[in-house]
Amino acid sequence: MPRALITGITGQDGMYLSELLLSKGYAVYGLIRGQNNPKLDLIRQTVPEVKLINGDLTDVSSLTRVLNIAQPDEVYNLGAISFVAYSWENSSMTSDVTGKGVLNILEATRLYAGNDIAKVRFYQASSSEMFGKVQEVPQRETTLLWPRSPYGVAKVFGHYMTINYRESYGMHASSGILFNHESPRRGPEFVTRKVSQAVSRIKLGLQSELTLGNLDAKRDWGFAGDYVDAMWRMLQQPVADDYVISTGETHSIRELLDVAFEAVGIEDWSPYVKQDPRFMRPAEVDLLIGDPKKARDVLGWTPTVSFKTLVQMMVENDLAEQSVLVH
Ligand code: NDP
Ligand code: GDR
Repeated sequence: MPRALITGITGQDGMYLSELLLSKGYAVYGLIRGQNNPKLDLIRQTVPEVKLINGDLTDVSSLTRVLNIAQPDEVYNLGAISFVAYSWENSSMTSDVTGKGVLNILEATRLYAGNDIAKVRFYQASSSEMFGKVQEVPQRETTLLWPRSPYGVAKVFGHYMTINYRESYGMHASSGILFNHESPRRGPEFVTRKVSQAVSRIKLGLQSELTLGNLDAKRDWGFAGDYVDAMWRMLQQPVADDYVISTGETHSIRELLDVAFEAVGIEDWSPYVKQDPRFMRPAEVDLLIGDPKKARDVLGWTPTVSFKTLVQMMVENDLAEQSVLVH
């Protein structure tokens, strides 16, 4: 039975990935921070087979202990401070977790492997935020990185550290440059879920206004369930490498609003949506659109959920969740 360790198990991707690996017969271990966390109940209910171990990405000795307990064949490093807006307010902590945390888990993994570096494979959750200021469209594995937030800068550090461990020690370490991916499990601070929750509440008469920041930014949004499959595929390759994972389509926040409001039968969203500088970022990433050709050709990976279906799925889920609260 193959064994996997997932950091970030309580996040959106951690849950989808653990379901995928369990369905493939893996024994799955998840790193948790061990403090009171409402998301732990959800993990225990949804994927009770996952074994949870306390540790923290900022603490190398805890990672060494966790690896020795889990004895993984595959390590998926999904743990991070992942909310871009927050990273300006907590840039040092973001650097410690999202940046240096990658080095910590790489080093703990190298020590765990000992003289047999091939005994473990490593996945790093890199991000399209590393592309930042537009240099090339669509963005691909070779596009120049120009991050625009402390989060993006920290991810660039983790990305190059992963490549460095591959080149220095021969570690099977791959980096997935994933573009935005969403689902009904997305955290409510991210724009898609913020919109799907608000639209549902507006439809049910529980809320009258939705306040957002920049409506002109464009993102390449896919479905998280598809994207965790790409992570797994990367670790099944004979040789480790880096891959862009994206849909190849981009949409603005305005288009997101069009589809979300349309899903509840509202044609004109302008009376409901306000803009507030509070939600504007000090530096914005204006346009993200990825070229998933390498992933398609080498991994045989393709996205299965369209932008429209994804947004409708999220709105339907939130309508059902919010209706329960009303009744
Ligand atoms: P989430 O924000 O939903 O989850 C982040 C996870 O990291 C949580 O489980 C959180 O645990 C954990 N974490 C935070 N701080 C620490 C720490 N100090 N030590 C250990 N774990 C910690 O992220 P997603 O699931 O959306 O994303 C997964 C990964 O992929 C992240 O690295 C993210 O940056 C990256 N990514 C995400 C994309 C997306 O669109 N979703 C796109 C590209 C990259 P806790 O519950 O305890 O806070
Ligand atoms: P992003 O996702 O920053 O791309 O990072 P987010 O959903 O937070 O923002 C997307 C775009 O929407 C604009 N926006 C708003 N965003 C939020 N959160 N709240 C608002 O009110 C709002 N109004 C407009 C933003 O300015 C931005 O342009 C996500 C995270 O999952 C990262 O961890 C991951 O690496 C990248 O995706 C790829």
